[in-house]
Amino acid sequence: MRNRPFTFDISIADALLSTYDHHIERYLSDMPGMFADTAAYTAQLQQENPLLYEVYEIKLPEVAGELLHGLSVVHPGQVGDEYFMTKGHFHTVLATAEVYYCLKGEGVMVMETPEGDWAVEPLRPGSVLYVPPRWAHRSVNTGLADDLVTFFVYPGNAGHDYGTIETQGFRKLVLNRRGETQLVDNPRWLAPEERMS
Ligand code: PAN
Ligand code: ZN
Repeated sequence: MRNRPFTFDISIADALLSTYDHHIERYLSDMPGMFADTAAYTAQLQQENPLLYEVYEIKLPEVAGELLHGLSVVHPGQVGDEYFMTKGHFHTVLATAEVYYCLKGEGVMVMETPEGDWAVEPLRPGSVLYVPPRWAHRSVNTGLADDLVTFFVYPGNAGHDYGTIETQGFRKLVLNRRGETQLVDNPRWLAPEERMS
């Protein structure tokens, strides 16, 4: 594990880091139940299994005081009307924040708190997004021609909690309706007081 200072480069054009220790690839088949249109998901998966997004990380100790960082690349595409996106998660240690810096492409970050407050912020090259403690976050690529590339930094002890998001998704869906990006209420979403514990 690295415990000395280091430097690396980001190639924005290739959406690559010159150094990384961990490469995560998420394919359509890794995201059952995460897209709202389950019939479109099943039909698409019978035809193809595209790579939806990739994460390149520098491995560091997962402890408070460290800052984990890396590159997230969401490829362009849709499942039904819904743009390709990351799974999205809360940090297991809810009181941990994250910073995203957008390098390429266009998209949005969909966010919400455990209480159901929600926010959607744009991601364009040069945007810095601050995800405060307690806000779950999902990157969505709304540009159908290009990758959405972001650099992220978060505390080493944050951890990832995919639980609630995997079962019911975020409160807002980001859809492409006749070429226009729209935010739509997620019909599967339940307010915290309506959920079974
Ligand atoms: C990022 C995300 C990355 C992939 O490193 O983990 O963009 O998204 P999912 O983890 O939701 O699949 C981050 O937010 N880390 O905390
Ligand atoms: Zn995170």
